[in-house]
Amino acid sequence: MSRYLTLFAASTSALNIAPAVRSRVCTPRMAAPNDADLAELQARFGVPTEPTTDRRTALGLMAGAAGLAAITPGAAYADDAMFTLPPLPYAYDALEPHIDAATMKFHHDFHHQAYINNLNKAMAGKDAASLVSLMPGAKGAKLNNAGGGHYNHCLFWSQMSGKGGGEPTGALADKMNAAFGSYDEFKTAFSAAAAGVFGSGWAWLAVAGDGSVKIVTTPNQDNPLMDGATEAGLIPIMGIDVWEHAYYLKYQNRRPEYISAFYNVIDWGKVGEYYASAAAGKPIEF
Ligand code: MN3
Repeated sequence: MSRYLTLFAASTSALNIAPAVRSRVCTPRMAAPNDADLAELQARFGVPTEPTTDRRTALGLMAGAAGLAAITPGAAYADDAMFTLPPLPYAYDALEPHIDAATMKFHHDFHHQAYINNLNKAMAGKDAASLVSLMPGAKGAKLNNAGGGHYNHCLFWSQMSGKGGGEPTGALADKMNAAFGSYDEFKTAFSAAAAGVFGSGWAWLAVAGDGSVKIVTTPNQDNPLMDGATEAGLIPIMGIDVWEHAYYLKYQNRRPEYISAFYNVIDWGKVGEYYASAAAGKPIEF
């Protein structure tokens, strides 16, 4: 384990602070990470490469790891950037013990921000567009990693809650039971799909044009809204990120344990809202 990962692991207690009350004063007292260290983090966790901004974000993380202060996501970018990082809708430690605070901070503040940086770079000088409107043509426009990375993580954070778990209800439950037999059978099928994603990617619960639901997987940051990513016409309403950066700090290579824990934080009320939108043919907007 590199010294930075050790610091992240040791810094969990420093992260038990709601984002709204974090200090904006940042006075790093540690040596700045050198390029080789950042390259190691990027190689290990698959952060899209953008040296200047990634380095700046990483410096903020290093300060946070030392228990001093946290970065202000997006602060390093021009005010006219097309896309910005939405704050987590809960504290970093809200999903403990299932998803740990250090992973949430690293994943949200560093990885998600990096996708947004890359997307803003790709969209510089182009007409403003909503995130969801970029999805169908994302693969053709080579925006599937940056744009998909932004969309997928927005969905991911929003569908989880510290008060999650339980089972779906209402129309969503009816459609899931019709497709899979029972909630337990859904979990078995979804877990197998998520565990079976080779390398980095996602497993999704998606809604078809007739309102039925199905499980699909995509590589990297593709998602079912993208032409050519899955069968046509699917709208994702819930997904699990199975990139190593989503679970490695707590679970190392034990992806199945992370997948099992994930069910404890799914906000089925929110996914039910997403089902209603998707069943009406409307993808979720962020
Ligand atoms: Mn991720």
